[in-house]
Amino acid sequence: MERTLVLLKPDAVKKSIIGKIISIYEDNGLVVEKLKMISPTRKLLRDHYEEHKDKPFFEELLSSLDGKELIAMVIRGDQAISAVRRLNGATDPSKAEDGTIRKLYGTSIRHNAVHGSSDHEAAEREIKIWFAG
Ligand code: IDP
Ligand code: MG
Repeated sequence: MERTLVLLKPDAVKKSIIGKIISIYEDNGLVVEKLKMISPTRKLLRDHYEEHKDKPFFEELLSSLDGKELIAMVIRGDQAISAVRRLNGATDPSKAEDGTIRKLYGTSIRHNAVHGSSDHEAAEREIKIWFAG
């Protein structure tokens, strides 16, 4: 049993498709263990996306999420980390496989609907960041 951190990003919240996305995870055997709506601070987002701090898109990435309502979830299941990444699809929706969440609901690399932790270490770190205490 594995846990992973999933975000339904502000573009998904705005489109009122959070139920549809959660259903995709649930229909694939994954379980929502924790869920909250939150408007993250820039500080939280800096911690979450620390690995990208030197990338040219970093500040733009933070600005697209900063202070906007999104859904944070802990999702649990057999190989949940890779299962979520597979269901999410490629980072760029135009390159994502048919049937994936990003292909269905993403509109650009910045507005790609969802986040899923990349590996076990990231999952533990991100769950602590979003669900501290
Ligand atoms: P991932 O979300 O598929 O793990 P990462 O490479 O970790 O993809 O990038 C984190 C997030 O940063 C992506 O989901 C996307 O929203 C954004 N991003 C990645 N690459 C670019 C880019 O080249 N331009 C703008 N935003 C990007
Ligand atoms: Mg990533």
